[in-house]
Amino acid sequence: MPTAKNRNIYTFLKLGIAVLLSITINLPASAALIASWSGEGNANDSSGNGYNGSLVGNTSYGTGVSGQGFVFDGNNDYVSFNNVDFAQGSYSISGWFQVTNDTVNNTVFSATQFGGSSHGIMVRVESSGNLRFLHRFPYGSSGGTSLFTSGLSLNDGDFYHFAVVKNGASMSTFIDGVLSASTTDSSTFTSSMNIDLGINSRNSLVHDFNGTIDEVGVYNHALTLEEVALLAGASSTPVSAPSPILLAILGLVTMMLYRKYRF
Ligand SMILES: [Ca+2]
Ligand SMILES: [Ca+2]
Repeated sequence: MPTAKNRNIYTFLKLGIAVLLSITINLPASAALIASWSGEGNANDSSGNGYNGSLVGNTSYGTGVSGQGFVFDGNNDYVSFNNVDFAQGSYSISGWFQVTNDTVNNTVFSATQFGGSSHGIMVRVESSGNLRFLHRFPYGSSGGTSLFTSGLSLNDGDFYHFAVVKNGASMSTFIDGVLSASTTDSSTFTSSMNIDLGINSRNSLVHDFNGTIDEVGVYNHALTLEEVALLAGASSTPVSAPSPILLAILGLVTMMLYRKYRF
C-alpha cells in the first residue's frame, strides 16, 4: 500500500509534469507574414506568397547575419518587389542591416504607391547613426510622420536588427529587440505598394544603401514586443519551451523515486 508520503511525492511529480507540458512555444504568427526575403543567393520570397524580387545595378550576395544577404555598393543598387499588399492597416517590417559607409544616409527599406511614385514608407539609417521610420499618408514627396531614434550609432559596421511597427494610431521602432522610439499617426494606406531594399525609391535613386541587408520580413499586423525580441534573437523572450535537460532530470528523479518507494 502506498504511504501518505509516497502519495504526496507522486502528486507533486504529476503536478510538475503537468506544468511543464502546459508551457507552449510562442512564435510570431506565420499567417501574418506577407513576405520573407533571406538573400540566400536569390531574391525569392520564402513566405509562400510569391513576392519574388529583382536585383538592380551591382547588387550582389555576400555574408549576411544568417547565411547570405543582399550587398549594395552605395551607387544605384537595390532590390525591387512589386505590388505588395501589406499595409492597409497595421503593419510591421523587420530585418538586419550592416552599414559600410557611415557618412551618408543609408536607405534600408522604402515603399511607394503601386503604379505611382509617391512615397509611403521609409526606413533609413541617418548619417547621425540613428534610424528614421517614415509613415506618409496621403502618399507624397513630403509630409507624413517621421520617427527618429536618438543616441545610437547604427552605422558603425556592426549588424543590427530593426523592426518598425505601425499599430493602429501608434508608430514604434525597435533596435536589437528593444523599443527605441514611438509616436502617433492614425492614417492608413489604402492600396498595395512597390517595395525597394537599399534605395529611397526606384523613382528617386538617392540615399543609396552601402553595406548588407538580410532576413527582411514584412507583416500585415503589428508585431508584439515578444515577437520582435524573438526575431532579434534577444534573450528576453518571455515564454519558452521546457528545457530538454530539465525534462531529462525530472524523468531521472521520477525513476529513482519510483525504484526506491514503488509509489
Ligand atoms: Ca540570409
Ligand atoms: Ca552600384
